[in-house]
Amino acid sequence: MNNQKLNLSLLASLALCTAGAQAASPASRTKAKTNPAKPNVVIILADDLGFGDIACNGSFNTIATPNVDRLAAQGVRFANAHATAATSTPARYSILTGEYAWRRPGTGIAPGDAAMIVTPQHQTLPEMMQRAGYTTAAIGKWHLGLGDKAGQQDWNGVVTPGLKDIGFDYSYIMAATADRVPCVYIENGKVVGLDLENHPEDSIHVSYSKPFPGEPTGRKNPELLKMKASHGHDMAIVNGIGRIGYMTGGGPALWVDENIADTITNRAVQFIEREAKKDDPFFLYFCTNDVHVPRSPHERFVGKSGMGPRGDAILQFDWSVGKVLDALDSLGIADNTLVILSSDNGPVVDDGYQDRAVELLGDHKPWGRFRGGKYSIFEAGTRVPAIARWPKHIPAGKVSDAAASQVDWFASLAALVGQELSEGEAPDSRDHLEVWLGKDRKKGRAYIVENAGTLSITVDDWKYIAPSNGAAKDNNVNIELGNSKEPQLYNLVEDMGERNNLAAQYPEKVAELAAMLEGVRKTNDRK
Ligand code: NG6
Ligand code: CA
Repeated sequence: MNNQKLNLSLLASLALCTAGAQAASPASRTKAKTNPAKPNVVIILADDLGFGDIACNGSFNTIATPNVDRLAAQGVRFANAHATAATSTPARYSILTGEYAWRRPGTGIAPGDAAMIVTPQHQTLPEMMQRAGYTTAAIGKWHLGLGDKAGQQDWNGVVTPGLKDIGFDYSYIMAATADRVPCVYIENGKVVGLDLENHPEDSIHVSYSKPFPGEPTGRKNPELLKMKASHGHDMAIVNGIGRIGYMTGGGPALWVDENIADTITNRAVQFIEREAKKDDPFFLYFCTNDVHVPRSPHERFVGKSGMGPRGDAILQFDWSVGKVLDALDSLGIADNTLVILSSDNGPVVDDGYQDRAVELLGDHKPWGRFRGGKYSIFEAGTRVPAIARWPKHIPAGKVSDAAASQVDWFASLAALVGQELSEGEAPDSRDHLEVWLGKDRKKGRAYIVENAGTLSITVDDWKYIAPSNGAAKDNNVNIELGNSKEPQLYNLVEDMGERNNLAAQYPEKVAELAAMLEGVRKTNDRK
């Protein structure tokens, strides 16, 4: 750059600074002053990892997760932290929008060709971080839809609108889940590894309604499968595994399940390395594929847990965590990085593939001491592992009993980075930075709302589950869903396993909590 250009750009940026200072209200300027630190923020979100799936939550005898345990030893480990829903799409929706997904239709488990569920009209967590000067990235499992019309995405061109339109400067994602087509990585809106000029036959087509003529399916061609389904997962076959949905093409762009953890973890590390060289802080939303089905860990983990692919996938998840932590250490930025680790929902053992997870589980309890699991309104559905580490700012090696919810990440991170939230932005999210920084380790938010078809609300010791007509149990996955036509009331302190329904004994408590839940339903939390 010549001198004149340099001067001009200096002038331009000075002008911008002045404009910014004039625009900022006195209140927000004070706020920025009291919050001068803008640490990097890394969210590591596991998939279907249960409360009891990490050693430091009491499972030392059955699973080894040394990297997760290291994070916990250096930070605060939450005993009462919740995803907002017991499945992926709604839980992730709440994280990125600060709104309960049950307020919005169409936020259930998304197919791989869903249109964007977090849309450019939303005010998102990464946009808020961008406002604060952060460079943002989403890497790994997405599962919140792409494009503006379901089933109309151009997988062979640029899938748009996409993550850059909702606040992510960089993205390297799997569109939905590993068990849903399309089975390809998408980097900044483009499928990675397609060479259509030389190989037009690889062009990708996806359908969630009908098979493509001539393509084998799990249903018709079980002889082609290396892992058989236990329920569902009998449509397209990719890498010897039956999926949900049909697809053709892809060629070398199709992922190899055994390499997914390596691929996305390397991308996460590369992003950190790239950003560590720059002045601006970064925000990384790193969503692992582990331990979702199909569980096909890399061969270096195969057989290592003694629990089959599910346990091996937990070891692989722990490896990914270690890689990210090592990168922060070796770049010398660990002290200036807030790492939050959690899971999108509770655990499931058989989620649709014959991977011997049930037979080999032994004494391991993915749900810890809680009842239910993924899909369930009982505690194990949403009470998830959660750890936060920020050396010198978060006390090391502490356990928090505070009531904590992922819906609060938005407003709490806004407080951390000195951003005011506008009216209507992140409507259900509250600033509980004290909780997430491990300073308030007792009380936490006033109540927790869980969502698994029906809703529950927990205040102090008491949990109320609203009556519903849903099934009491999902026999395919062997999980008690917690639905009942009768109201349910549990004392979680005396009865963590939700065995004694005390609703008949304490009708006033039931009425009080039902009214409170109704109040939350009617109006958002910040009103
Ligand atoms: C279910 C799938 C299950 C899993 C889940 C979504 C079948 C039979 N079951 O419909 O395997 O993919 O959806 O999981 O297809 S989540 O963690 O992404 O919400
Ligand atoms: Ca999940």
